[in-house]
Amino acid sequence: MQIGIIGLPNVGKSTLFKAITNIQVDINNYPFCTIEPNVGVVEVPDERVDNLAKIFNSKKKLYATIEFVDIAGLVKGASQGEGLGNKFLHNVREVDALVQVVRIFENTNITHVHETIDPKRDMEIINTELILADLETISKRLSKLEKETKNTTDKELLRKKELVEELKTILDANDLTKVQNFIKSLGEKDFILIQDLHLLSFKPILYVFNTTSPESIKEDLQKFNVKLDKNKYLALDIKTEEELLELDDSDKKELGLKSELSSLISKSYALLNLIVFLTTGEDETRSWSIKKDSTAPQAGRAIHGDFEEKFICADVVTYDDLITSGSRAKAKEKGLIRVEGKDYIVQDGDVIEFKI
Ligand SMILES: Nc1nc2c(ncn2[C@@H]2O[C@H](COP(=O)(O)OP(=O)(O)OP(=O)(O)O)[C@@H](O)[C@H]2O)c(=O)[nH]1
Ligand SMILES: [Mg+2]
Repeated sequence: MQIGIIGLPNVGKSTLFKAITNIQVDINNYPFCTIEPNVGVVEVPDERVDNLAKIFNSKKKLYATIEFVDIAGLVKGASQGEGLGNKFLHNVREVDALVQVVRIFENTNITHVHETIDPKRDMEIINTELILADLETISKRLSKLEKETKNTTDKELLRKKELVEELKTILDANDLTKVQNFIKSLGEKDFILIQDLHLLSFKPILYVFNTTSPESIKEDLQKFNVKLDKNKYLALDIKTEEELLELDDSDKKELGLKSELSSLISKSYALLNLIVFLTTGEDETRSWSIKKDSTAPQAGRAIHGDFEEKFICADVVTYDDLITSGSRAKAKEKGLIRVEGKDYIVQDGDVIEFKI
């Protein structure tokens, strides 16, 4: 799973990347400091792994990971090749979801490419570029589809054309929420028909407002007339998050500072529709991230490519049941370990033993 960090130049994307990954990158007070994307893998902290490892005396603890990509700044006209235009859009196309950094912090020493603080305008600039790039993709596809459907009775192809036309109308309205609602409303068959367009506006977006006072984000959003569901955004003091990297736990305690980055990870999980299952034993305890609503064989694929095919059944116990029982044997005695077949939908926190 890859999450791309996007936004206007000089808003704090690389600073956020550094704070999350602890990887040293170029951070400078000038636009387009980042050109080549920075990529970093982050372990997703999960105390369930720590607790299970204790009970099972595991030699190793391994956590599910998530990849962050720090992408170059995007400016108005990127879809027409302005700034780092096409290169930028190519990098965006490769990731599964987006974190859009939006500047709220005021500081006359830090250049803002549009001079004033206006998160609503900045979000619109970015989202419009994503939509314009998609419209270009769509119009190319549409002219191809028009040729292909001239003398055809192929129902799938005709339906595809219909869907692409509908998408074009929605994209023309320049409203990302409408596009995302449209995608959500599609049945699986229809979705498969348009999936190969790889549209940028299909990607879920989490907005990260970079502010010196995260506690007053609600008032700020109201002031700037930004309307967003609360699960779609997060307020972070990115510069402070970066500075926290330098401090050890006791310093942080003394100064009364606490990192809020874990909520970035958990909101990203929700955004990507991911859940975690666990495996545990003497060798290792490990968390694995999978798409919500995965069946047991699909979940097995996270562990090994051929687990799906060779799946026989799975012994499943919930994390809570296993912890309160204290051991697998006790859980078994109490009848808390279930044998599940290939149609079982894995739940967050399931501890699984695959039989292949
Ligand atoms: N005061 C303040 N400065 C910040 C904050 N976040 C970032 N900066 C500063 O803003 C400048 C730009 O930060 P970067 O993280 O390089 O920004 P970027 O979005 O990666 O910029 P590009 O790579 O050029 O697109 C640096 O001088 C940072 O130190 C913040 O929360 N508050
Ligand atoms: Mg940067």
